[in-house]
Amino acid sequence: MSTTIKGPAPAPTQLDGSGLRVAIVHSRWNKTVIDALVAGTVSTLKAQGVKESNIAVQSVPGSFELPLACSKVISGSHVQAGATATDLLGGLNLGGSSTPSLMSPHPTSRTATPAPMVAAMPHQPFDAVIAIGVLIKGATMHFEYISETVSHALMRVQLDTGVPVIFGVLTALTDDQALERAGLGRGESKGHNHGEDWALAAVEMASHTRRWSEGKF
Ligand code: DLZ
Repeated sequence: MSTTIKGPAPAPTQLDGSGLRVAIVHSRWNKTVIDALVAGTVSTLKAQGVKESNIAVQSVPGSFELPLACSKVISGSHVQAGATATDLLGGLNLGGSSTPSLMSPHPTSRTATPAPMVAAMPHQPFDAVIAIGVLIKGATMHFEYISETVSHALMRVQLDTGVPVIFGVLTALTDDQALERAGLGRGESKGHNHGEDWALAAVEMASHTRRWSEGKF
C-alpha cells in the first residue's frame, strides 16, 4: 500500500475524450525518458477515448523550443480546420462554382462528394496540447535558465491562446529522478509514468474549456 499523500485526485466526473483532438509536442533531449513519457501519454489518451487519428505527435530538438512549437501547432490547427471547412463547402459545390480547390488532389474531378484526402483532413483545432520535455540538471546554469523560461512561456501560450497547454516538462536533479518519473526507475520501484497524469489533465482541461466557452458550468 502506498504511503504517499502526493498526486492528483481523480476527476469528479467521468472523462470522455472521444470528441477531442490533442497534440503532443515533445523534445528529443534525454530520449529514453521522453519515449516512455510519450508512450504513457498516448496510451492514456486512448484509454480516455481519444481517437488515434485525433492525436498528433510533433518533436523539437530541446525543451527550449517547446513554447514556440506549441504556439505554432495551435495556430496552425486553426488554419487547417478553416481550410478544411472551406474546402468541404467547395466540395459540396453549393453555389455552382466550378473553381477548383487547391487542396484537392483531383481538382477537376470535384463532385458533390468531397475527395478522400479532404474528408480525412482534420476539421477541428486542437482542444489541448501536451508539452513534454526532460531537463536534467548539469554542471552549468543551463538547467535553471531553461526550466524557468520554458515554464513561464508555456503558461503564456495557454493564456494567450485559450487552449490548455499541459506542463509535461520534468525538471530533475538527477538521471534517477527523471527515470522514476517515467516509470523506468532502476531501484526497487520503477516509479510512475507522469505521462499518464498529463493525458488525464489534457482530457479534463479540454472538456472543461469547451464547456466553459459555451457558458456552461
Ligand atoms: C542545451 C541543453 C541542455 C544543456 N540540457 C537540456 C536538457 O536537459 N533537456 C532539454 O530538453 N534540452 C536541453 N538542452 C537543449 C535546449 O533545450 C535547446 O534545445 C538548445 O539550447 C537550442 O535552443
